[in-house]
This record gives sequence, C-alpha cells and structure tokens, in this order.
Amino acid sequence: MKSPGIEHLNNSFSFQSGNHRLYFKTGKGDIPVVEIQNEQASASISLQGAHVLSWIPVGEDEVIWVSDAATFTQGKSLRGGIPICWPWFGAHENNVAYPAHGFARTSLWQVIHTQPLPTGETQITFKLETSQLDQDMQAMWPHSTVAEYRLTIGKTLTLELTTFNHSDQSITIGQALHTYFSVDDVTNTTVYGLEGKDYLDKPDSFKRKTQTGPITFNTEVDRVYVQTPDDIIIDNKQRKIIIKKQGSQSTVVWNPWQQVAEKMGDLGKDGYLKMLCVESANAAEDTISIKAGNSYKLLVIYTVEGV
Ligand code: TA6
Repeated sequence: MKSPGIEHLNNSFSFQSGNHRLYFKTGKGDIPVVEIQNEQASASISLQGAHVLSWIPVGEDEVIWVSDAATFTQGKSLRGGIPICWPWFGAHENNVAYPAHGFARTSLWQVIHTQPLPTGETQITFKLETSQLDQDMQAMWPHSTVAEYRLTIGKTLTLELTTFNHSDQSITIGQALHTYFSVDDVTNTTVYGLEGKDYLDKPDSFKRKTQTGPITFNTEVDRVYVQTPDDIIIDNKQRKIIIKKQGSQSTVVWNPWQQVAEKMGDLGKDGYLKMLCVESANAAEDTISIKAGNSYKLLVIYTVEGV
C-alpha cells in the first residue's frame, strides 16, 4: 500500500491542545512516523508495521530498545522497537520461503483514528487489511482478515491487537508483540513469572524443557514458553517492567548473546547486552483458531516501576 503523505495524515489526524500533541513526520528511510507527546509520556511509532520505536514515561528512561545499527528500509524489518509478528510467528509452517514472523511488520498500516483521552493519555488506532496487500502477500495468506491495533500511550502503554476473520472459513493465527526492552545490562536482569513453566528451546532443536526458577542471562536464550497467560516482571535492578496480558497464551524470551548477535550484524556493538525481548504471544502449540466472522484480541499493558 502507498503512504497517504505526511500532509494528508496531519490534516486528517494530528492535534495539539496545550502540552498534548500528535503529529506525523517523515522518518528514517522516508517512512512516515507519528510522534506523540502528553503530560505522562512521549512515544514514536512508524507507520510501517505500526511499529513502536520509543515510549518514554515522564521521569523514566527509554523503555524500548532500537539498535544503533538498525536499518530503516521500506518493506524490510527493523532491529528493535515493537515488531508485530502476524499472522504467523517464526518460520511459516509450510513454506520457509515466506517471511519469518509474517508480513505485518513490513507492511504499511493505515491510521484510522487518533484521540486525546480525558485521562491525559493519547490513543491511536491502525489497521491492516489483507485484501489491500500486494498479490505476493495475499498469495501467502489467502484469507480475508483485518488486524486492528489500538495503542494507548501514557504512564502505562496499552497495546490491543484484534484480528477479525472476514472470510467464510476458520483461520489459525500465530502472533507476538515482539518487544525489545531496553535494559541497563542483561547480565543483571531477571525475568519472573515463568518459573515451573514448559518451554520449547529453539537453540536445542525446540526440545521441550521446564523452567527452574526465574530466568537470568549469560548465554543465548531463545524460548517459547507455552501456556503462560500470567503477568511477567522484568527486573533489571534500576527498574521493573511489569507486563500484564490477556489473550496471550505464550511468552517468548529472546536474547541472541554475542555470537548470534555478531552473525545477525544489525544489533550494534554489544547491543545484545542492552536489549531483552519478552514477547506476549500466541505461538507454537498456542496458535489461535478464529471462526468465520469472529475476532480475537491480544491485550498487553506495560508499566514501569523505579526501584
Ligand atoms: O522471537 C524470537 C525470534 O524468533 C528468534 O528466534 C530470533 O531469530 C528473533 O526472533 C529475531 O527474528 P528476526 O526475524 O527479526 O531476525
């Protein structure tokens, strides 16, 4: 889909009242970006992938990590932020030539609504309609499906991804909000909430294992924790990030560690020490079946607490 142009976006959706402001600009790689400022936070979201690039609650440091070496290219994924993996997670089940994590993160999303809320937060809603994608993508996903993504930006960040099945058959989706959290030092970071849960260990041929105790980081971690709908806490000594979720059965935890990061080439120097992905997902055995005419919502709320 073609970008509607910054002027048109600003005419249709920008607003400013006092310190509350939302406007569009051309970002890196000529990709439109929406900038949001209110009394509780600021945020920046790329229209390609409806990809959150920054969220800074007032008085806090940046919560979202974007690699120094990230490349911003139309139609290509970007290292960092909050990529939306949809309508499948990881490699496609039947065709490895299809893009990993689906096509939502590399597609241009439409802005359909913006609103200053009486709470002082800002709301913006994006939409991706598969019937408007190019032929190649429609061939990969021949089901009439719409994704709506509503973000509420304030002291907390609320992300709601709703999938509408407009086709006349059931569909099965995999999905993740593949959030790269900014951490001071991943070796000083602990993830709580997955103790005793089963996970599929990607670096060990997806073997099923059980988590003992909280998760700490001193090697590559690339795991899909299944049947994990409960809250997660990332504690990196400087602060805690609390992840509350609904409609997310899986949690993916990923840090590539040094060797894999070097091969990937876009994590920047020692970038792997500064990031941690904790992804609210429906993946592996937790994919979601949506009947014809029905919808499914994944809801995630992030809060930051200083310690
Ligand atoms: O969510 C974890 C993961 O699937 C890892 O296996 C790792 O490859 C990562 O995502 C990044 O994927 P990407 O396609 O963005 O390079």
